[in-house]
Amino acid sequence: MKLYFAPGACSLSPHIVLRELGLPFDLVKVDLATKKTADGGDYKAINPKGYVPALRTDDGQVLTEGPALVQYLADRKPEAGLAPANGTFARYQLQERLNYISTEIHKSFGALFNPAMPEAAKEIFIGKLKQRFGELDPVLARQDFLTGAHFSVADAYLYTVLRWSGRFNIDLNSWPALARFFARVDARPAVRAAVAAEDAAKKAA
Ligand SMILES: N[C@@H](CCC(=O)N[C@@H](CS)C(=O)NCC(=O)O)C(=O)O
Repeated sequence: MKLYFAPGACSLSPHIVLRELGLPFDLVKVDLATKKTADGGDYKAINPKGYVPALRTDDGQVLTEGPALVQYLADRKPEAGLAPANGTFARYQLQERLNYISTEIHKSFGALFNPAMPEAAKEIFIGKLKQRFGELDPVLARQDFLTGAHFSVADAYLYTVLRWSGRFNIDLNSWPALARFFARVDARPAVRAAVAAEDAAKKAA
């Protein structure tokens, strides 16, 4: 498999999942400004939407949208337990979490990364993010991970977006259980390896 990524972007989530699962994969860096892959190829020919992540599967198909990718990957190795079985209520609850992260957190951060966004609008999005972190804190005070006692693909995604908080002066310590969750996920060997690989790819730019 091939994961198209940009260092530190939301593609870190499927990158972490690939490493958690121990699946073989190649990383292909994408320049989001030029839409070129590291070897000079046209990324839009792979994903016409122009954003990361995209996954080329072993049978040559391309899948986009982070929440779809992480579920596809988890289903390649169900015994690892990163997603409950398809069709179970627990699977729908995982999708509930993934959708919440995507629409309520990821996309609010996306607005902050937009240089054209007026400061007053950014403040509104920061307020929304703080509201969402306030909703997550009691959940993570009750359980170590988003769906319960075990790490799932939703945790890889939540960790990935939480990493952006510092850039916008949002101090996670304001939500102690969320901050402990972040540290817990950050310490996982697969997460350390993914972050180190992306840091190295960034420096190589
Ligand atoms: N709906 C997409 C959004 C992906 C997304 O926002 N990717 C960002 C990086 S985190 C990106 O590539 N932005 C560059 C662009 O949109 O041109 C998903 O969930 O995978």
